[in-house]
Amino acid sequence: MTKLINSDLVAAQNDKQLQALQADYDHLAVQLARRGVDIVAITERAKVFQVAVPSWGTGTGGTRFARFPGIGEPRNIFEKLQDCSVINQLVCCTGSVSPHFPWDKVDDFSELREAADDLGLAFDAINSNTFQDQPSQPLSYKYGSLTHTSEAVRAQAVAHNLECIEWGKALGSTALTVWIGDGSNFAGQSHFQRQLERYLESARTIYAALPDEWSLFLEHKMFEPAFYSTVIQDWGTSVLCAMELGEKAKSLVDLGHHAPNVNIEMIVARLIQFGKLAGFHFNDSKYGDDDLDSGSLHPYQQFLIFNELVDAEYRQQPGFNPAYMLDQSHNVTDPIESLINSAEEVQRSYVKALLIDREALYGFQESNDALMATNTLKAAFNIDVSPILAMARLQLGGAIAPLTSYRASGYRQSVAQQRPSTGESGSGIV
Ligand code: LRH
Ligand code: MN
Repeated sequence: MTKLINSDLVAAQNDKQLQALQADYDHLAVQLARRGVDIVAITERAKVFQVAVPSWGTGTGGTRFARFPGIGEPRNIFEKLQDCSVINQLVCCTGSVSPHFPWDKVDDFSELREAADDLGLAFDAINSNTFQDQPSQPLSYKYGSLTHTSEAVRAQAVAHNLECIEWGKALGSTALTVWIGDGSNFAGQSHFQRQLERYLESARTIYAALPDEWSLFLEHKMFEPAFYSTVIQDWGTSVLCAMELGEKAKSLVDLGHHAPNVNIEMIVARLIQFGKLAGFHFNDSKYGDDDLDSGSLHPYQQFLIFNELVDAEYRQQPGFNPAYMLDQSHNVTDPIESLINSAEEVQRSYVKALLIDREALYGFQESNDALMATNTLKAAFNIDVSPILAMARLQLGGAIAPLTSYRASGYRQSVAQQRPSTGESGSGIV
């Protein structure tokens, strides 16, 4: 397996951190043992935790106003995979990449799969794209794609999704994520029921083309690019469609796709209860679909979401197998650094949720002891699990301090030599 960061450099960096880590880890072990928790068992759970990286997150993101590219921007999926492998080499919990088509389209998918294999990476859910018009595309998605009033445009959008399934099969993926921007900007512009009926007609054709072991992830979003109504606007519409389509169809929760203050952890609990939780696009936001770094603003909400996920694991909820993915846009940071940080923050939420005394919580819930119930969650959240995350990385051959090792490697500066900047700034999310 090719490692793009010099392993000796990582080992040297780890040597500087090892003594302090061991002291912190041993101290935490004593604290957890007092609560009847075995730190080694928790560390083993942390070591198998995985969150996929979005290929489109490795380039500098932008907004509709502007995009300010950094140095050494990846120019194609092969360079994006190189950057993803650097993230995984250091944090050891991002072993798969979620590609986006046609942004990541190649002529030879077996060559792409080999390149990923060589870097120790697999492919997670495939993302289709009928929210942009491609240069050679005969029909425009200006007024929608899978829900367009024109049967020809719908057929074009369905065909693209069927192509994505074929490309995904070649890459070893087993899921297709369908997010469409279809909606309206004016009251009266769309007939809501007929528009959703067109969506279901198109989605049934895509569903029918899924290989047996595949899943179809429906991603809801409150608004943007449509600003009056969005066809798959909320989890309710998404789960109704997933139930209508069949057992392979589930609802994917992108944290930024909800109105501020929506109780996302309860939406997650509902989707788990009805076996319709596809997984997540983790990110954070303050206003809209800001695609900010996961856990950067609302780490407690992310922890509460993982409380529901760990509870399902603990109760061995039938059919519980969510896909964890990041979906972020990095406008002012080095994307690799933000993805390293975010992968660790998502893993941190998971490990903190493992420390919740679930039986005590159930007792307080049954006895309506609200304060002790919420304090049981806070007690776990307030534990600094950094030594467990670092020990997990160390034991998996990664970096105790990933950002320190990454900066010490000079990787960004070295790829900047190989990847001449395009110089153009332009605008748009990617
Ligand atoms: C839509 C979305 C979707 C992706 C896109 C890049 O906002 O979250 O998941 O296709 O971002
Ligand atoms: Mn998303």
